[in-house]
Amino acid sequence: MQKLEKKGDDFDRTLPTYERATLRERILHIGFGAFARAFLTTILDETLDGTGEPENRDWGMVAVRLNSGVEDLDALERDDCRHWVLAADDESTEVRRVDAVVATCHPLRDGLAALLGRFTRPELAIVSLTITEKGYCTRDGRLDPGNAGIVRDLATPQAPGTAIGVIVEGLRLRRAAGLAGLTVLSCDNLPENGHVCRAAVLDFARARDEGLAAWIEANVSFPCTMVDRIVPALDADGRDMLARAGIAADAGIVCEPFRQWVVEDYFAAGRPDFSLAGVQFVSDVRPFEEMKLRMLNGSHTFLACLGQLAGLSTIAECVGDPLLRAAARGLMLEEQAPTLSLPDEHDLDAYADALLARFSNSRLKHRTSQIATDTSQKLPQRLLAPIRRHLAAGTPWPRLALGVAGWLAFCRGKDEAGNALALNDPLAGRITEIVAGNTDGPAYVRAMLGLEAVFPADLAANADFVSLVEAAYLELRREGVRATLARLADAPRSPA
Ligand code: CS2
Repeated sequence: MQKLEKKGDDFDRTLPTYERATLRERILHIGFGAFARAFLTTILDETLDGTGEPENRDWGMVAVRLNSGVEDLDALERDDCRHWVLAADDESTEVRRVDAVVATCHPLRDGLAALLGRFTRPELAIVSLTITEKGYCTRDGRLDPGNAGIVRDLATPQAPGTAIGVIVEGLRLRRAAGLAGLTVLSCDNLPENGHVCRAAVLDFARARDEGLAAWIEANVSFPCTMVDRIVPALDADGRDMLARAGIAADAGIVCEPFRQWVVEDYFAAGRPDFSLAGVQFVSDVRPFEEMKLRMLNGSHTFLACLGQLAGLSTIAECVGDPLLRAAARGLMLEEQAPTLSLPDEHDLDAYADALLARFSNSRLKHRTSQIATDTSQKLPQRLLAPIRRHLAAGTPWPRLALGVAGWLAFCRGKDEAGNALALNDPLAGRITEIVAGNTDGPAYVRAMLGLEAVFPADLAANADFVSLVEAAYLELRREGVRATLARLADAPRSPA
């Protein structure tokens, strides 16, 4: 690794120093968007820089997109697949050039065979994924047979469009070529992401061919991972920062300096020594992932929905508001932390304070509208799983109820000043029907709680759940975000 002189704005530029010519296509990354650029490739790059072992020096990555994003991959190719990662907070700016990507592939540009053919290369060892929650096409942890993409892919399995269909067809070709298995590495914000991915892949494979499913079961590993780095979608502010650093907008991404990757160490065909880049290997990722999904992502969803209603456009603005900040801290420590199963020495107060400091980062414009996208896919693990714990224990959960109420109010498509809010969600069609068919009030809440893909039947039938969410919703609509938060802040702590 080589540090260069400070240039222009006050920052260090780091260039990797490993030999690029030794890289081969050992990792195929599906879903090469902003997060993958700033997270996975940076970690891989630092690993390659840190490794002294020649046999560890060939871990190159192929960047794959399946749907949109041809232009992004074209831009990457123009720069010889190199890109820049600018990590900034209120104290520091660091810029790193990342060289670990060796090729790009998009089925719409290169043809499906160019993608599937890569599964039959013996050196391929890891297929990593950042395809977002909805990319797994699951429901209750199993493949959703009613998902439109899955229905299509099962009808034409050799011409798949979903990531799950691509993986299964790729593995079928790999098996037919007499090659060994590999690792499918989920890097999405789902509880037990490896297990969910495995279930989706195996369900899909079984629907095609039992023998293929058995081969996958025996030869392919699906470690669970917890990934963490805040990487907003690149917008005009981000482009400006890149420009001030002398980087072309399509050659870089902006993110926070912090990052954490906790990974279960089950790699069927080997892996780079990621610990050189600070990655933690564990035998069970669940405690870490619950902590992150509930305390970080749960607060994100809470702030995003309430912030959207209150007219706040970024997370930094939200935590700049004393009421929202106090509510987020209360949510983390009083309602999420007690539902976690971490070893006692884990200091969750310090974790919560560190999260609030990260959320306050004014250099990132992390949009509440971006985080509110696809909330139907996020609510179960971020807010509903901890609510179930409270229902079982009889402990209070007023902020979690307000978070759910906030989403229900957000879905009605208007903020408190009457401005339109965009609903980007795979369930948008159904939600819009419910909004149109129910006047605002208890009937609307009950109809939304009937969305079984979000609220499983047992939860929707739980009288405490329904009445507390309904009460939170009615107060939120009557009083507005700030008055509701103020009352919460004043309320004495009481048992349920
Ligand atoms: C966010 C996450 O968009 C969202 O839903 O909560 O992308 C979050 O920024 C990352 O998980 C941070 O690691």
